[in-house]
Amino acid sequence: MGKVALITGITGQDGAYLAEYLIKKGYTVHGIKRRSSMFNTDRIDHLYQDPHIEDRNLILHYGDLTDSLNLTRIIGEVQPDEIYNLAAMSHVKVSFDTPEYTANADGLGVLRILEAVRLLNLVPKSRIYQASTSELYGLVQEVPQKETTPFYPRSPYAVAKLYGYWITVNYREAYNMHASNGILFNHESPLRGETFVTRKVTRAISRIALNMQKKVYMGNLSSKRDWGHAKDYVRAMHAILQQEKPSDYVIATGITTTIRDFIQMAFAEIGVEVSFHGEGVDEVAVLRSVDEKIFKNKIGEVYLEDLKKRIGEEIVGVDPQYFRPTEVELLIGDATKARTQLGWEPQYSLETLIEDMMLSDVKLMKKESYLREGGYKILNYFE
Ligand code: NAP
Ligand code: G4F
Repeated sequence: MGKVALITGITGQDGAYLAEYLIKKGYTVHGIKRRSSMFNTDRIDHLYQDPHIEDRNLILHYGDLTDSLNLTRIIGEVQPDEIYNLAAMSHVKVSFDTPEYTANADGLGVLRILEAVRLLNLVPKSRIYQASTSELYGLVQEVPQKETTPFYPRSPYAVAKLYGYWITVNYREAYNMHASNGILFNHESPLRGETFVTRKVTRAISRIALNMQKKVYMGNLSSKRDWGHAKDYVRAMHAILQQEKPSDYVIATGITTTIRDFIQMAFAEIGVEVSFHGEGVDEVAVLRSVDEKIFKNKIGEVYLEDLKKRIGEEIVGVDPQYFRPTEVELLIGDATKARTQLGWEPQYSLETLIEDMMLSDVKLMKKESYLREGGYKILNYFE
């Protein structure tokens, strides 16, 4: 019999990659999904199996981290060997708008899962992974950040996650639970939510290249992040739960990059050079040149002339609406413990991450543009 895993947040970026990874390893995966007015299963549709199939390896349950009765029932029914608590209101800026909900889901939600496992007498059976975050370091007290670096959260999201981190440690110590925190630094992918900075950038650049959008407005261009690929990071989650003893691990690449440099690298991926000028809210990026060979290869010849006409124009601007009341300026992780104890190594570099994201978004936007164009033609035909 393979192991049984329960993933909260299975419809999110990490949940989708983790489900795929565990199914390939022979697990039966149960996932908790919130009810929404649409399916919202795009990221896991390729794994979905009809409920009438016997011996399914992916089973979805309706649930919510704010509903303890529901969580307790599902955990009791599933009897998981491993629980990955990935569900959260995960957007830092949005947490300033919804602080109470964020505290409930991201903070108390963790307690609800730990308590359910304890009350159901599953402590000897169920290992728990808590999705902790480099946002805990916030106003960083040490560079680079490692497991022993003091925390200084800078948003309602990070404060809620701080509770989640410590309640996991407390239940481990108080009740001898196999409960571990992965302190993951930013990780991205083609499945990243569209409002996180990397995906916002790769989508916008793809649209600018295909002449679907003129300009993109950003927030703080100077903050620095340690970006890895989500595919590498879900391997670390699994490895953490395979350890004999529970513990907390930083997962990071050890390389940090500004938002500004990320934007330049993503443009360069399709052969476009941009240069930044000005400061603060007046900062802009201007289109400088196009490498025709790379652009034709990555985007297509038909879009080249339109973009070349725009050389000298501003294509990136700053809008203060994207600034945060308190910002995390710098994150860079030291994953020595994970490398030595888990044998974990990232396979993607920032360059290959950007390549993967750009390739996917260009494809996606071409499809969108084609459908729009096709729709327009059909309308004309009927008029
Ligand atoms: P994500 O794409 O935003 O996915 C979050 C998931 O949580 C979604 O499936 C979402 O469901 C679900 N969810 C939100 N609120 C819920 C609730 N009240 N009850 C049940 N499910 C709920 O996030 P991610 O990037 O995959 O991140 C996974 C986890 O790692 C999160 O806890 C995040 O805070 C943490 N983390 C992420 C990073 C990173 O860089 N990605 C770094 C460190 C830590 P819907 O699909 O219905 O919205
Ligand atoms: O992509 P972000 O929104 O991610 P952030 O705030 O670092 O949080 C992500 O990583 C955390 C791990 O450290 C996770 F715990 C969390 O769940 C989430 O996955 O913003 C990154 C940086 C910030 O400094 C932000 O101010 O990019 C800056 N930024 C600049 N312009 C922008 C924008 N961020 C967004 N979302 N949108 C902008 O237009």
